Amino acid sequence: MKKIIPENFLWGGAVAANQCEGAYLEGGKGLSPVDILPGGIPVRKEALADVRKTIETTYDYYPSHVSIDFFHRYKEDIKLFKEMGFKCLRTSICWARVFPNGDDLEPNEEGLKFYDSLIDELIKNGIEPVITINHFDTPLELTKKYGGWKNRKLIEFYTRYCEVLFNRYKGKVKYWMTFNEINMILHIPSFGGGLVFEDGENREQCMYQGAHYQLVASALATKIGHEIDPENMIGCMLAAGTVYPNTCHPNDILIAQAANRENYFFIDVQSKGEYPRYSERLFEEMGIKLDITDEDRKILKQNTVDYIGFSYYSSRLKSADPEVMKNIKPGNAFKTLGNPYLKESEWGWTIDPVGLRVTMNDLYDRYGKPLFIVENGLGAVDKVEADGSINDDYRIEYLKLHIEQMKEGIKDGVELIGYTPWGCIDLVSAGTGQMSKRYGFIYVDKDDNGVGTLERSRKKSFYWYKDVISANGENL
Ligand code: P53
Repeated sequence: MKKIIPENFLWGGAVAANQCEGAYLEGGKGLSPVDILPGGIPVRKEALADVRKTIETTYDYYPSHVSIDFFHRYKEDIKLFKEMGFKCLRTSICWARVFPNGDDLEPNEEGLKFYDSLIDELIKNGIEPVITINHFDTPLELTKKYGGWKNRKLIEFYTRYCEVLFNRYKGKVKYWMTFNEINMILHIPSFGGGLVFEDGENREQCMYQGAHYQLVASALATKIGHEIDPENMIGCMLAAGTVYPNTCHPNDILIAQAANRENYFFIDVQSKGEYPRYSERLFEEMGIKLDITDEDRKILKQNTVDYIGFSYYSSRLKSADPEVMKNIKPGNAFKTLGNPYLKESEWGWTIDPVGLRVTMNDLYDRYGKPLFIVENGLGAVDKVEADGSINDDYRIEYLKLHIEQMKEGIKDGVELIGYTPWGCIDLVSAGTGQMSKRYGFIYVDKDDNGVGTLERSRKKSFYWYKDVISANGENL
């Protein structure tokens, strides 16, 4: 029988500096947005919503300061990734380790040394590094001094940072992503764009202006990356998940289409190199006037991405009926109705494996470029048994169903580079700051108050995923 998944498929896992490294002031690092955030619901959400206030506030506990201490324990962790048979690891570089203030003229050598060792350690273990250049990690100083990405100056600071990375890791890192979940700037603007709003400012204007500067910065990074090493594969990254209409009422179809466009907008620019025609009407209706130059347009046109990276946790559901929309679910960054045909996670996230296949086909139909599933997974509470074992059958079930649908997507004709489930080792949740919202194959002993030995142990899913990789996805 013909094998479905190609031999060179990049099986692995994904983490991000801001959620795993800790060591928040070590080696000359400056502050990242995450370093001033508390843990817990709803405090975290409030802190994310009003960063100016958060900067002035002192909290009892900051989950990112130690996090899972990946900064000191990466060698031990990489050994475990290797044991599972990882072909790649997706992680990010913390911008403020390399440029502590963001606008420094010279990089911080000590910060770079850490990434030299991390990347070398991965390569030594036969694990391909997949690097996100900015994962919710625009240096906090750039928010304080410039208001974040609504300022054009950030393009220059970001490209300076990119140039350092592309030169330094030439021949070592091939797969890059310029911005994690670039559409997140519309949903959590403080995280996605380091944005602060002045009173009375048009928020949509700020967010889309910030998005525009990020899109230009991303295209310039792609240009620089290709010039430094033509072998580089530079991708974008979308928080994906197709939006379904609540009913077959044409108005529901239309509103779901508009919601999908709100996400695709970013990738339309990054992959096709120009603003989609529908954006003109959108901007006009929102009273948005973009600062966009002919030079910007040229840069966007000439430097499109090599592949489309995306995260997929769930599909979404929207209605045109305001009455129905009153039932919108709280909690998630992406507002959605509950889908009566689907179950939810303990955190209320819809579980929709078939939606992964739908999303893959939508993205491939639209862009025709290789896709890379760089996040997927189930955030769940794990129980450590008296003998130390962790029987996370629910996680195995979630991943199994999604990998099955991923294979269907490949059979449908989608070119897929790899699959890196999120939080392959437990880490701090971006949305809630909790440790108890666990995604990992590897358990980390630490609770929501920061108490724990930080010791690592293998969950049942660890052995399961190891077998999945060794059979190249043939047996799930
Ligand atoms: P947490 C919301 C919705 C979809 C993706 O999220 C999201 C978020 C942010 O909460 O972000 C991605 O940790 C992101 C990761 C994040 C992961 O999803 O809130 O790229 O940084 O940890 C899961 O459960």
